[in-house]
Amino acid sequence: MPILDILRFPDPRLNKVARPVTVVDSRIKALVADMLETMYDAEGIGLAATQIDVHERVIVIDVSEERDRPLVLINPELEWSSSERVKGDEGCLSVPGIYDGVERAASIRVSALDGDGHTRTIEAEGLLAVCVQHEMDHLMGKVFVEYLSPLKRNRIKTKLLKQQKEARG
Ligand code: GNR
Ligand code: NI
Repeated sequence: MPILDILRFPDPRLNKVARPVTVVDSRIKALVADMLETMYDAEGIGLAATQIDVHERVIVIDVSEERDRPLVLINPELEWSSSERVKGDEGCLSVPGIYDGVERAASIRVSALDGDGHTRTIEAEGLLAVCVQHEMDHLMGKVFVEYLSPLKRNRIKTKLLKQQKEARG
């Protein structure tokens, strides 16, 4: 199964809003399998379909040490978030080499379909809570650097555009 290309900031396709999945069929299952393979290959803890230029509400996550606990969230809905916030450094496979502080809800409750199309609710805190919020932002067309100051964001944009230009030769 193919490893897919990951879009890089500031690609405008990262700002597209994903539409809900209507049915978890073989096409969506194949998409999930490809996304998991791509996430593990890239050594990320999460991947949103938006990042591989598929604009449907599909997320894969694995925050386990052993990389053996895949989590699939289709049509995720935020049911609840704590008023308590935590600030931590985030990175993104679409913004390689950049890490900066973002404030998020400390705990969340999210309902979603799993990889078999069954509804489930997860409660998360710590790194999982951060990752779910980061991935749900991707589905809304939002990249974490958009929480940073315009000055920082522009520096990142310039740096990544230069890297991408050099990589093309
Ligand atoms: O691999 C990733 N690490 C990470 C670290 C801190 C906060 C969020 C993340 S998600 C990121 C993978 C990614 O880009 N998902 O969209
Ligand atoms: Ni990301």
